[in-house]
Amino acid sequence: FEDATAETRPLSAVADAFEEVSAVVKDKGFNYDLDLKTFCDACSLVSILFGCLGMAFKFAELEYVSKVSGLAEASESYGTLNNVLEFDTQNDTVRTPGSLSRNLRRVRQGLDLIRALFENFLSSANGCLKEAASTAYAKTCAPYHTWAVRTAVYAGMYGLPTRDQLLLKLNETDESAEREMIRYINASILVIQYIDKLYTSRNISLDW
Ligand code: 1PZ
Repeated sequence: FEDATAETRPLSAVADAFEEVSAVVKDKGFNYDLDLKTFCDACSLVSILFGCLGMAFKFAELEYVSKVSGLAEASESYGTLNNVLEFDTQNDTVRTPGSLSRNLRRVRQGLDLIRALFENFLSSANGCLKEAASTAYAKTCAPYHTWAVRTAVYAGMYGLPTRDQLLLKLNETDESAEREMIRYINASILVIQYIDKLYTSRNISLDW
């Protein structure tokens, strides 16, 4: 699996990308100014996974991709994640719909959703994907979504592939998927903590 690419083994490519970002955080510490472009590149790899979920989550993919590309486009002028928060804090636009700091918060919630999904997936050896996904969504994103969005997401869960179909689409076995998911889980935890600290260090609550 040394020469895994995003096309052949998307899960491995995502894990690689987040390990790289988390290594920087681990190495340079939580006060380091993380590069926005590097972060966005890792986040955009996630959208390959959407391709495995079927049409039901097309709207989620568009939502996620547009927020990541908005951040990526801004990366040239902002440079770092910290500068995004700095700008919106000064303009009182952190929570304003469409602002970069708000979109970063949503992308972070998406990363957390995947992390929770992988954890559920691994802790229920032959459990069903729909249950793993529903529980993960309920915990990480549902509290911040409108009723209409939540209803659409839970309805979409019925169209998810089965566990085995997903492994097949991801080009993984049970064992290889476990290895990659654990890598993503561990790496994303650090990245998520880093993002949260951008807000909490400015006394911005995380209840939205
Ligand atoms: C096998 C894996 C199955 C997992 C399925 C999980 C599907 C989650 C669907 C989430 C749908 C979100 C739809 C739109 C939400 C918007 O209302 C919010 C708020 O936007 P704002 O008002 O702040 O502008 N948008 C978001 O939360 C951003 C989208 C996050 C979705 C990331 C999902 C990542 C899952 C990837 C799975 C491969």
